[in-house]
Parts: sequence; C-alpha cells; structure tokens
Amino acid sequence: MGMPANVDIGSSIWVGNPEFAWVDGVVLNVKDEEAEIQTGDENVIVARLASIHPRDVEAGPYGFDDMTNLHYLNEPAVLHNLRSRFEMEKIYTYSGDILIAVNPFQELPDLYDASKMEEYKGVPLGKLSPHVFAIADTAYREMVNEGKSISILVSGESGAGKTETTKMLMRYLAYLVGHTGSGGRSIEQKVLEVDLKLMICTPLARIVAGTGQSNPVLEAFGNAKTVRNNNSSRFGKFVEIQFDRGGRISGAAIRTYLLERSRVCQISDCERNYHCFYLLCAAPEEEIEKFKLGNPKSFHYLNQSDCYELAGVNDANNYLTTRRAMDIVGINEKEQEAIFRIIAAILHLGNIDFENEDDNALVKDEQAKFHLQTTAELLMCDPQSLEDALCKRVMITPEEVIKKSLDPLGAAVSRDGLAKTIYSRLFNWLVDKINISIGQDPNSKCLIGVLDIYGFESFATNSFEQFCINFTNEKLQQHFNQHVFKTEQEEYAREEIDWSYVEFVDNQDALDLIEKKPGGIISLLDEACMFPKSTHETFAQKLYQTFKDHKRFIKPKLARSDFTIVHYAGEVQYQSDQFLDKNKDYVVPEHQDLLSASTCSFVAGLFPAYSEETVKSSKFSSIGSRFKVQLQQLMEILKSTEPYYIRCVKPNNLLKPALFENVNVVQQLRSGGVLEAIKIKCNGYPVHITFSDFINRFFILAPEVLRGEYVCYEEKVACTWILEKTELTEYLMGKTKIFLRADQIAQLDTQRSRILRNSATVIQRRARTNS
Ligand code: AOV
Ligand code: MG
Repeated sequence: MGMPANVDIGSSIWVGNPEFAWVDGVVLNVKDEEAEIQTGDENVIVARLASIHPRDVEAGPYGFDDMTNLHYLNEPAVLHNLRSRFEMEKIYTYSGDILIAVNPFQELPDLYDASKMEEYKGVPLGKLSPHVFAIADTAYREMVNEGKSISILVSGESGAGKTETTKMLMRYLAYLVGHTGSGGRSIEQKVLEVDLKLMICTPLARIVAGTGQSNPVLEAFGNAKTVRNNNSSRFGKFVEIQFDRGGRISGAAIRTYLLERSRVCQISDCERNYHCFYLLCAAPEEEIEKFKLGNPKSFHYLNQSDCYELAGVNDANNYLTTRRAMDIVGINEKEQEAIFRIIAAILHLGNIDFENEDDNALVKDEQAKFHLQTTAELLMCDPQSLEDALCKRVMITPEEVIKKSLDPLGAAVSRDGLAKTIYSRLFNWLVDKINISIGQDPNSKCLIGVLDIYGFESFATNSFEQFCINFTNEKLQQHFNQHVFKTEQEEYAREEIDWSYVEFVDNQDALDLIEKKPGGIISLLDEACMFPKSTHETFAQKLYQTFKDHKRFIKPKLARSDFTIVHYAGEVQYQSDQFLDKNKDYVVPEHQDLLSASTCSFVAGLFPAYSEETVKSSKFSSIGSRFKVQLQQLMEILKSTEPYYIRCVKPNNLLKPALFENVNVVQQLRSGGVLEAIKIKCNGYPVHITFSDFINRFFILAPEVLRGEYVCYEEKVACTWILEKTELTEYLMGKTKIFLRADQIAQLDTQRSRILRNSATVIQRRARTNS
C-alpha cells in the first residue's frame, strides 16, 4: 500500500506512530520528502511523506459496515473503522464478503438470542448490520438455491474467538434447519427441553444434538487454559454438515488436526493441562475413591503449574455436563467409565518416579510403587510388565535378545511418551466415536463445512508445532488470496471492465519450500529421521545447504541449528532441536505390547496388535508427512466449495472488554491476510465508487453539472464531465461504478478540499465585511 500520498497543505492525513500505530493529523507544511503535521492531540511533528496516508474526514464517527466502502482503503482507515465500531459495541464488520469479528470479551446483550436469529433469516448479506448469522444464512441459502457446497473458514490468533464464532454458526444452522418447514419449536430447543436420550432416536435430532454436544466433549479433552486463552483449543477442527436435496441435515462429520501432545506431561506456569484432568479430580466422591484420586496438587502432570482453578468455571459441574454430553453423543456408561479410568491412570503414571542404581532406573519409593500399582490396576495390565515397559528396552542382536535397563532420565522419557501416546489415542477414539454416532450420509448432496483452526504463530521459541501451524496458515492464505483475486475479477467483469489490471500475489514459493516432494523441508526432515546418525544439527546443515539461495529461507546469523522462514505474515525463526523427535510417530513396541495385552477391552482396543503387514509398511511414519496429507485432503474439500471467510481479531492481550490496542490489532490484520487482501485490491484500482456517490462527493469540482443548461440526467455522463474537468486520466468507467487508483481519489479530494477551503474563506470574508 505504498501509495504516494497526495499531500497538500491542509490535507487530513494519518501518520505512523509507534505507540498507537497511526494517529490523525493535518499537514501544516511540506518540504522535500517531509511534512510538518499538527496531530489530533495538538502536537506538531515532522514525518516522512512515505509514512503518511490520506484520511477521509467524512468517514463519520460510526464507521462503515462494509470497509470496501472506505474511500481510502489503507491500513489506518481499516484500523480506525474497526476501532470506532468496537467502541460502540459493533464487533462485526464486513470487508466485502469477508466478516471481521473483534472479540468483545463480554456477553453483549441480545447479540445471539432467538429473536436475533429470526431477524437474519432469509435476509440478503449486507441488508442488516454485519453478523455471523448473516454469513451462516447466506451460506445456507447459497447451498440450497444453487446446490453448492460451502465452507466457512474461521481464523485468527489464539483467543480471538474462533471457537465461539464456530459455535454461533452451528447454533444458527441448527436453528434454521429446525425452523424450516415444520414451524414451531426448533429441534435444538426440543433437544434441550425433552429427555435428551429419547430425542436421539430421530436421525435429525441425533445429528443436531451430536454436533452440538460434540463441543463439550471435545473441549473437555482437547482444550486447556493457556496464557493466551482460558479455553484454548489445542487441535484444529473441520466440522462438515451434510445436507440432502431438501436442504435438511442428513449427516455430519468432524475431522481434527494435530492435537498438542506435549501438554499431557508438560505445562508452563499459569497454564493448565487438558480440562478433563481437573474435571475428574472434581468428580463425585465415589469416583474419586474408585480411581484413588485426590487433590490435583498431588499429581506431577498437574502441579508443574500453580494454576488449578479457572475464574468463573466450576469443574465439578462441568464434569457432570461432560458426562451428559457423552451420553448424547452415544458414548455408553461402560465406555465413559473406561475413559475416565484411563485419565486417572495417566495422572498416576506421571507420579511414578525413578531412582538411580548403577545407571539403571528403579521405581523410586513406596509412594512411586503405589502409583505404579494403581496405574496397572486402572489400565488393567500386569504391574511387573508395566515396570519393565517403563524401565527396560529389548535389544535384538544377531546373537541374542537382551533386556537393557534405561537410566532414570530415559525411564522418565519413556513414561511421558507412554502418557502422550495413550492420551492421543484416546482423543482419536473420541473423535471416531462421535463420528460414528452422529452418522455420515454417503449420498449427501451438499455440505457446509466450518473450519476452526489455529492461526499464525510466532513466539520467542518456535518448534515443530509452530512449523506445522504456520504451514497450515500458508496453505489457507493461498486459498484466501485466490478467492480475493477471483472476487475482484468478478467485480471487474460485472462492470464490464478488462481485468488485466489486477495482479495476483502468490505465496507458492513458501509452500514449495515447506512441502515440495522431494526436496522441501518436510521431505528433508523425514530423510533425517530415517537415517540413524542424524542429529538436529546435521538436519539444519542440510537445510542451509539446500536453501542457500531460496528467497523464503534465511540462515540466521550465528545460528547452528535455527532456521528462519519468511512467511506471508512475517519471518519466523524455528529452533530445530526437537524437530526430529517430534516428527517421529513412533510407539515403543514394549508399550504397544503392554497395552494390547490389557484385560480391559477398551484399553486393548486403543492398541490393536500389529499385523505382519503393518509392521512392514509402517517402518517409519512421520507426523509431518501425515499432516501434509491431511492438509491436502482438507484443501481438496475446500477447493470444491464456495468459501466464506471470518477473520477473528483479539483486541487486547489482557482478555478484557472495551480495550482496543491499535498496534496489536494492526499486527493481526497484517498476519491474518486482511491487509493482504486489501493489497491485492490496491494493485489494481482499489476505489470502486458508484456514479451517484461520486457525483455527491465531487460535483463541487464542476458545479455546472448540476446547474441550469448543463443539467444531465445521465449520471454516467455527469461523472465523465467532472472527471474531464479535473484532467484525471486512466481511470476506468464501469457500468455503475468508477474505478480509481488510490492516488487518483486522493488527488480529487485534495482539489475538493482546496475549493471548500477557498469558499470558506470567501464566506468568512463576506461575513466580516457584512458585520
Ligand atoms: P479461539 O478459539 O480463537 O482461541 P475462543 O473462541 O476460545 O478463542 O474465545 C476466547 C474467549 O473469548 C472465550 O472463551 C470467550 O470468553 C471470549 N469470546 C470470544 N468470542 C466471543 C463473543 N462473540 N462474545 C463474547 N465473548 C467471546 V484458540 O482455541 O486459543 O486459537 O487455540
Ligand atoms: Mg479455539
């Protein structure tokens, strides 16, 4: 958006500011490449012309519902528009067909109630104030009327409100479908009022309730408190609702992506482990006794952080709610018992400490032995086998099979590995179970898919998880760019203007760097994992060599194993030291054998014995490559759908209402691709202004068009007349709109304000002479 500002003395402008991102001001003087500016807070500053953007003084205090109506489509204008609206509790704003949602961090009155849903039913997008219901409604109508599949892509950084937005989308769809045809109460309402279990008999109710109730279940096992969000989803999710020809829900499916495994045994201060652990510790007395639980502070997997309770959250109640939700999604009593037994077992497992005896790990003391015994009981496996699986490894040499002891550190790593494996298998089981119980429709005609996935991340240290997350975002960004580009083209076509003016910016090179096969980073990582002698350092060296001249790859100065990728949203420096370990999807055979031999069929079912075939084919399985395939499949689905985008924005890091931090928000607009989209528009003719708006604003440049002998009834002719008088060239004339470049509109505004200023002085002078 580096448009040369058309700066003149008296112009209203935005100027860059480190604290507030942008502040408003008026130009007092211009010299060479600099301008003297009086800012809104009455300071006089000097700024480079390049850091100045024109400001639309007539934008009004209420902001535009749709930011494509901004006359100056620049970063400060977008920021200011969102801010003004947020201050009036208008959290939703369109940018064309993209919905931007700023997290209010408070319940806004009536924003999501039934009457609001009724209000949006069947109303075209843009008629009412921007709302997530409007997007859901438009998506649904488009699906029914045009027989198209739709995807709604919800993105934003952690805590921005993706999951809440997704829930509102689902709630609205359930309401719509419940209210279509039959009239009366919605299915969802019925589900809430009538005995839940009974309602599950009808397929529609089962699906609506199932997708609805999958939330509390998946959130209990897949969400946790982090520093950024008290209810942070630690997995990505794509919910696909299937519809039949009549627009009725006929099935649904939930796909999940990349659950964060490390959290099960490692948490930082102020964060929590997955909610389910705390829920279980707050369960009714008999469960606590049965599972030998107690204070969460007594468990190593929970007491690494001093945070146990969440403000406003009652774990005991939530335990019961989760159990009820599990009933609804078809997880029976016996299965539920097994699930929580496993959760308890993981807590006890974490308390098995080891001590050192001649470099051999031994279970430490009576306390640790008690936890070993309890873990074995709960997992229904042999305690001695459990101890061996934790402390020993079987080595097969050509001569013999020997059991080698691990040292205490190795045993602790083995223990944590076991905990992570059990937990992630349990989570996958839950997802599969929910899918089976909701039921999929193999003959469905159309679908509406909703994607709730982690946004771009860049922390002080970035590991394999951030790499995968940012890879996902790079993929989605390409999809987004293509979409924005296409809609822009369509607008040109509608106005019957040649669209070769729109230039496409692409991030294919960044994607190639990551996923190209062979030769991309994921391929090189897999190779490193398969080669026994590699270390993260040899892996990094290989990257440095291979991508020496790649535009998107940087070897940081002095780095020995870090590498930087230039993502669309900025540079991220990755620490490669755990990449190899984290990429290996490997279950220790000792663990596998232990659990597949459990006398609890549920536990054994999570660890099906290998067949000869799978042993051969799965010599090495890589998380990175599997993720890449999952992502490819997701992209295939998305490509076959009509996309809608919702960009969630987090107004502050304190998670507080009514606080809007400019710098923070600008950062998100940049990395969320909102400004990228604007950039795509700015490459061509970003200002699309209707003939009548143009006349209203600029007739003053040629007042004769509205006067006596010149009155023209044809708006287009009047516009041409005005434009000819201003000596502007190279604008584009559409059927209903004029397309201008950013500098052209600025030029027109400058001329206009000059005239207004002159006439103001004339009026003042007249007033003075009259008095
Ligand atoms: P996320 O899904 O984007 O983060 P959430 O949807 O969990 O973020 O939102 C975080 C919190 O913000 C919620 O728990 C609510 O307290 C509040 N919130 C969000 N949207 C609204 C809304 N529309 N109205 C009122 N409060 C809201 V993460 O899952 O961490 O990336 O991994
Ligand atoms: Mg979430």
